[in-house]
Amino acid sequence: MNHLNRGAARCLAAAGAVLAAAALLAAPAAAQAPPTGLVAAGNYDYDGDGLDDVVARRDETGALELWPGDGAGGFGPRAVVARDWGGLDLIETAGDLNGDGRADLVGRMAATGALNFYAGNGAGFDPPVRIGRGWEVMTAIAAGHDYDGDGLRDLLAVEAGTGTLWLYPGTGTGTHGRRTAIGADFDRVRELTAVGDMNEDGHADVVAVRESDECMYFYAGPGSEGFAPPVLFDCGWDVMESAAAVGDFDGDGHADWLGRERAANLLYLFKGDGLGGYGSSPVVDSGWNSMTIA
Ligand SMILES: [Ca+2]
Ligand SMILES: [Ca+2]
Ligand SMILES: [Ca+2]
Ligand SMILES: [Ca+2]
Repeated sequence: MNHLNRGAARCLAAAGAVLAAAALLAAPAAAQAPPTGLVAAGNYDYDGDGLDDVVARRDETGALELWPGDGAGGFGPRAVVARDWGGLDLIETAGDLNGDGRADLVGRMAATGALNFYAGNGAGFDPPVRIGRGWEVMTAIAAGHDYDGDGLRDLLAVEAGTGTLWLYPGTGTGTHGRRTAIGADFDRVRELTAVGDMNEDGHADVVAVRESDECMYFYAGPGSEGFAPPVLFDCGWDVMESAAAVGDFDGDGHADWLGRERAANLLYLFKGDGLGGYGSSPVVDSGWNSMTIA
């Protein structure tokens, strides 16, 4: 599994099955648990039509674009929803961080290291509200789901140098409470992505790519006191980047995510199977190399 292509999809599906088996062994009660709705409505729906969307910045212009999901794994016509976002070096989906039913974003200012909250308003985003300082030390930020189980969406971040994974508990207003350390050695991974509840056991999960083997690993929640030990589920990420959560993008009830193959300039949709893996990964678009995907 050295690179991701149509042939590799078979290997990846098999890896997903292995993960599914591992998940069942690790959590025997999962099969009885009802779907919990952690692929929460509104988490990725920026325009309010009930379908999950993608927000991305066009890097050469700084324009922020809404790519509305069509509910079946494709996009409707894109729209520019904001300009002058070129000063951010990190843009992340945040789910509905302030509890008004609309999906929000967080972003980091490259010049200052400030973390900003951008409340979604259906047509775009409200002016930024600074919710943190000193975030330039973070190599990754992931958000959009509830990781400590209090029902409020949280932020995760990896600190450079120490490799500490921090949980910033959301307050439900767009801000966060006092952080707690929930993991170590996360400086050895990239593409930390808050995909939601991939294995549908009621706890939000994350995935990340280990730099040592360029394989993606599944970290089962709950994250309140640290995630479960990582489980391998997908290799070949040496040619892949920009993993991004998109909720239930194809409308089958399971959390999905995107990934980009830089050399071919292709965007893939990884169609989650609800067991912690994915069934297929079709190409959904091309030409996204010049975009920063939230
Ligand atoms: Ca939508
Ligand atoms: Ca909101
Ligand atoms: Ca929470
Ligand atoms: Ca889970």
